Amino acid sequence: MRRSVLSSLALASTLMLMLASSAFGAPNHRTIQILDNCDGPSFNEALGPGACSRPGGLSFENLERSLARGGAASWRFSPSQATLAAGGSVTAVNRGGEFHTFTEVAAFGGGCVPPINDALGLTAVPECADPSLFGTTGVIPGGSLEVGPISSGAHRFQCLIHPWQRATVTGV
Ligand SMILES: [Cu+2]
Repeated sequence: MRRSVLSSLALASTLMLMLASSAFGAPNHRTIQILDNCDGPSFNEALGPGACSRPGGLSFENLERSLARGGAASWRFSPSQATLAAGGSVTAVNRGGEFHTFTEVAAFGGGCVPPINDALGLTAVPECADPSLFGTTGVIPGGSLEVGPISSGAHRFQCLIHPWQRATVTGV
């Protein structure tokens, strides 16, 4: 009897180990940085005070020019691909100088700012119909947003203002 209890315990331990490693060691948590390179003086002049908290960087005029080639690469989510154990969570940290959103979308597309979409040649994602997403998925400079639990499969996140800021998070 004792042996059977012990072997049951051993079996239970083995099963728990197998469950714990079922995601092949994928982490339970990932951090994704939201980055930009906005130039405070020119952005605040064009968009209003507080638009950009960085002292210098890419001028507003040069960001506008970059839209014709898909947007400035320094506006990005990093990493843009992340894998984690299903049920885990992601923290998006805004290390840029502008307000961004880290919004899950069914499919990547344009954001919710028509002039930016026009310059990029993109159509707004359907998620723009819900303006509350700017509050619930928006991240101020220096702020962060916790997202989860992440179910298995691919989840697409993009900024609703700068739609070339994108990341795919995959739960495994
Ligand atoms: Cu953004």
